[in-house]
Amino acid sequence: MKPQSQRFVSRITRDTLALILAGGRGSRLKQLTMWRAKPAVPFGGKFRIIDFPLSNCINSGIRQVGVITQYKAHSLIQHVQRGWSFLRGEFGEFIELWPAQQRIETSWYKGTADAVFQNLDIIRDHDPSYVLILAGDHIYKMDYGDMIAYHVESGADMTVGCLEVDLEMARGFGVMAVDADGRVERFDEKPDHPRSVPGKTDKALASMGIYVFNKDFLFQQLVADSDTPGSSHDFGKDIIPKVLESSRVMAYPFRDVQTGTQAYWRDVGTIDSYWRANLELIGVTPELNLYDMDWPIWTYQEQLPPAKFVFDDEDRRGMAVDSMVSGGCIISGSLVRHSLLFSNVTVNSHAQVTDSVILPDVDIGRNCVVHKAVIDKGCRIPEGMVIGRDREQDAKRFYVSDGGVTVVTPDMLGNMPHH
Ligand code: ADQ
Ligand code: ADP
Repeated sequence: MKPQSQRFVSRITRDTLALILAGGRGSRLKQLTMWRAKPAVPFGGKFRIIDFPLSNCINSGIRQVGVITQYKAHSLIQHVQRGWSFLRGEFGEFIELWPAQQRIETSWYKGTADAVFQNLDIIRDHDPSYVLILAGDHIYKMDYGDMIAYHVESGADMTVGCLEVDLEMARGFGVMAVDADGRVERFDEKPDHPRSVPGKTDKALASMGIYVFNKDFLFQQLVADSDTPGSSHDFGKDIIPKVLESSRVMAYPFRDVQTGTQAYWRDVGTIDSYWRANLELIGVTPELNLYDMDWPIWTYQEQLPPAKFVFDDEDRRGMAVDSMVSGGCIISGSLVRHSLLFSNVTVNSHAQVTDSVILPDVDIGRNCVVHKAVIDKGCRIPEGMVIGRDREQDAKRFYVSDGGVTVVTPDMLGNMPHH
């Protein structure tokens, strides 16, 4: 990149306010989102999902960030307050929580567009040239500077981040058709019959649900939408299809900067995709490299002692193979194989943990078997319990996904909630 263009990108990222939408209900993660918002769901051993868009902002040089929260926000708010309050107000930098507070309307945020509309006066006060709207529930590493530069250079009113997805998955996304210049010609939110990309019958061009707006254009559209009867006040359903004809909406293809090919991006929307995306990280060269210090993922972390692997009182070895084990874990006389252990997990004597994702603060009792499972934060698995070997038995007590992953939460074990 030329020196001038670098200066140009840093100027526009400094003039950008990012809003992370973190208030949706998100119910497909079942019991994992019973008590917490999806952006607060733990991911990758020591992170929560929202750490990815937040880290992308910081790494892209965007230092004005509002996190819009609503449902079940307690652990999300706690995490953002504890881990993300390091920016300096005196430089005009901040990461702030913007909860629904009925400042303009007497209702909660009705849809994604309404969530931004209800904060228009705060945005006006900051007076950015560009507003970057992000979802709080996707896992990816992305330099937003490149997308905003594309937006500015192409003279767009609005730019939608997009990528190609398999056609059979496309019904869950906003699906677009673009002209030769990348201008969006059609946008169908979650269509029953998604259109394919020309020349690729098995792919569709999907919206990532992330948008760059020129500030004034955003204001006009949101004010108009707020008065539109019948609108669900959603960017994908209402705003984008409506503005296509009269304005310039561009599609920005998200690609890997180094290879130019499609980049890693996951909407870990279901238990099966959540389980798979976590276990993928254990592989030798996973698509999502968490060890890449060029694009670090920041998070709140407790000060914890190193993971410990010990012989138990009967001289059985405690070990983990083909696994990732976080700080504060103790594996004593037990075997962990092809699993991801978050912080502070104890696996007691003679237990076996395989193909599983174990969230923080879990205790797995002596002689337990845990296979192909997601164990939620704070579970105490009693001695001898067998999980993941008999689907029918599991379904009586726990949740079993379509793909056969058993989910266990403290509620299901009768454990007390922790505050
Ligand atoms: P969905 O992911 O289905 O589709 P939605 O459920 O509206 O869209 O969630 C988008 C983001 O906004 C999430 O991070 C959610 O937490 C948040 N959110 C939802 N309602 C909110 C509210 N009332 N207040 C605050 N935050 C809220 C969208 C687009 C599609 C696109 C996919 C990509 O509409 O076009 O393809 O994202 O995943
Ligand atoms: P996280 O696991 O994301 O850190 P917490 O365990 O702190 O989240 O749970 C989020 C919120 O939900 C907390 O306020 C917690 O007390 C509450 N909570 C969790 N489980 C229950 C439950 N079974 N009954 C009532 N409240 C609960």
